[in-house]
Amino acid sequence: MTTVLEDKPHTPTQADTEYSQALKGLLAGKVGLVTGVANKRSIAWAIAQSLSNAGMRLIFTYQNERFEKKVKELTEDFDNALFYECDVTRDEDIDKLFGQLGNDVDRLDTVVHSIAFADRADLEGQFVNTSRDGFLLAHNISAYSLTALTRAAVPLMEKAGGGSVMTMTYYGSEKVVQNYNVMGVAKASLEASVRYLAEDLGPKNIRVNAISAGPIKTLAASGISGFSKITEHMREKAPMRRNIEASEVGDTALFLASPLSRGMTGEILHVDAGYHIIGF
Ligand code: 0WD
Repeated sequence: MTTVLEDKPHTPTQADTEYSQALKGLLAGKVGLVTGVANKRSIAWAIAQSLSNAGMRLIFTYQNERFEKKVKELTEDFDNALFYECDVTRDEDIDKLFGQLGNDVDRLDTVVHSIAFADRADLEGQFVNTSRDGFLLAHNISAYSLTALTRAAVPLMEKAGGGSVMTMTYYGSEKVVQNYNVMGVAKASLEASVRYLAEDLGPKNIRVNAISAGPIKTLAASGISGFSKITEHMREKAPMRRNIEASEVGDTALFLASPLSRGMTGEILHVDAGYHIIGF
């Protein structure tokens, strides 16, 4: 085995800067909806930066007024951004959101679903102890909301001639990860939803994919007991011997939003420094 490297803050190389320059304009004229920006560590925020850098106009939703100020502060330099409150457990919020959007934009090219939640008590100890309410809550917010949002987005995406929906998942759906518990089961449901949605919407040229991201220290991750052990293990075992950065997920999202991925749907793309390929 080679030496284990420490994760270092990312310093953009010249090549990084050049490609980011080259991508400017890739998504010009396109409109994307981004959910799940809670703060500057959110994966959705990294995705928003990649999409905006490529010229996409962005619409942001926030769960409630607690997140409104933060998302507006973060995005103050974005051109023509729009903001709507939307708690995805409330059908009336989703209806209202798309009702307003229908008046405010004439197309929708991309939906970024970057939302998950489970009771903290269900993210430690044994999965066998998951309550019915805890199970339903995790599945409602983390899995069903993708179907609800996608269905509501279809008419505006059809106006754009098709589109790209993407969601965020994690390896705990495929293999048992200690303490991930009910969220792993909800992510398995989310990934299966991606495949069924992809089949339903493929004829409308609407693609549905997921990014399976390696562990990143965010607000949601802080709810998972023993999270730092997961990142240490990644650093030791992943082929690239490091953890990933949110910007790397952001750029994969840009690929999924762009015509570069036009032949792909129903796919789960791993952005995890290769961790998922390792057996023993
Ligand atoms: O290691 C990680 N951080 C990974 C996260 C690895 C692989 C996947 N993911 C997934 C998460 O499971 C989630 O699906 O990425 C997605 C985004 O998570 P994140 O960026 O790690 O976490 P965070 O910044 O907390 O954003 C998730 C947000 C919520 O934040 P909090 O922390 O308050 O739960 O989801 C939003 C909320 O802003 N959210 C909701 N939005 C609308 N309606 C709702 C809701 N009912 N509940 C949560």
